[in-house]
Amino acid sequence: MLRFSTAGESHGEALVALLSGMPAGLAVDLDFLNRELWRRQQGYGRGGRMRIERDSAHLLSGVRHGKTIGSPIAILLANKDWQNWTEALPIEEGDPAKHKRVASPRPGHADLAGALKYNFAEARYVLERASARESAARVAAGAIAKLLLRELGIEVLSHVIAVGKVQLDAPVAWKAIQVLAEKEEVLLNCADPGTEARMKEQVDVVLRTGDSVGGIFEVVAHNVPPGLGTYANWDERLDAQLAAAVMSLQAVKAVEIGDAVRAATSLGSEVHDEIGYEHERVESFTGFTRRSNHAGGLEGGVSNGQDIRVRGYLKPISTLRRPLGSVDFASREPVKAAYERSDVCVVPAAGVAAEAMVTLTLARCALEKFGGDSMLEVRRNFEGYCQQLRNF
Ligand code: EPS
Repeated sequence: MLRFSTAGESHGEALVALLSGMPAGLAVDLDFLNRELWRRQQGYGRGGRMRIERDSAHLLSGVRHGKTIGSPIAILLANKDWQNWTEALPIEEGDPAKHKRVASPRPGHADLAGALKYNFAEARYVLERASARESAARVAAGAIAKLLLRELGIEVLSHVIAVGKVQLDAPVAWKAIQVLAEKEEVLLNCADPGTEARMKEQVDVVLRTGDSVGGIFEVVAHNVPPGLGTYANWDERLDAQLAAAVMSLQAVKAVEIGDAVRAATSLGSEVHDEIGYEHERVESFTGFTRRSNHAGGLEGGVSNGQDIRVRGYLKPISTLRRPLGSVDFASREPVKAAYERSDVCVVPAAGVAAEAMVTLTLARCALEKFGGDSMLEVRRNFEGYCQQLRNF
């Protein structure tokens, strides 16, 4: 079974990702991993940290001579900022006078709930692990999973649908999302330049006013065969697994599959994707066609062969330069919430992290269905299933 976990604190020495269950014989392209890490660091509205870090993956195990060997893969991402925190966050006891307290919890952040839970007198350790910096390690693991899915012809990318109140309403074609992913300069990763310019204006407003802004991203998984996930058991439904995976990302507070939000207030005749059949359809898994994809590629918790579309709704960043009201942890007196260098908008970056989560989820399901210890076995099982679909 494909499993992954991460370790590391935002200003600690490094982040670590551990990925196990990858079949042997998958070529690992380090440039691709680093490009994915770079993509996560982009976007208008990132903070000063992104000028310090240039994330790159250091593979420690599980890959030899350029290919996976079936053993657990450990990836290390050094935090360049660590050199500024060695005295503030030492592993050993260190000098308490040099520690940097987070003296008053930020509304919306994990600070208060985390301090109460772990019995910390202030929120430094909470911030360090709750921080979205951790998502860099997920992107590194997700990049390897992307390489696996690519071997099966499946691609996963994201684009931004909304920043604050500026929303793109027109559907975005797969080709346009591919073009976005190739860009060397990322503004807000929106497929429509006019909308993107207005999104930038939203970010400029919050930069000026010391506020922050959230938004909506959409992850699209292209060329997914029908039959991943199952309705047979509640916890094996692919839509449920994808929702949990994307919801687990920092600041994501809602997940939507396809056009589910609009569908909830529409009529059945307006939202269900009518089924057709083309006998000579060669570029697809089957001859079955749809007039639309409001379902986001999932029916009954099973992939149906259409693009899988998962949207994440991000709350605005909870660290504000003009902080909201809070209480001092020590005195319990009313004060302004703590401020620490932060981003003001991370919707494009969150989209890239969500690509990793969707990819890892699809890769796990794909390996459950087509799994094997080597890529040879996986490809053979996959091809056999594709043939079965063609014969259906
Ligand atoms: C970061 C995400 C944000 C940044 C962080 C790097 O973390 P948080 O979720 O805590 O707001 O602010 O950078 C810093 C902590 C910093 O020192 O600037 C990321 O995605 O890499």
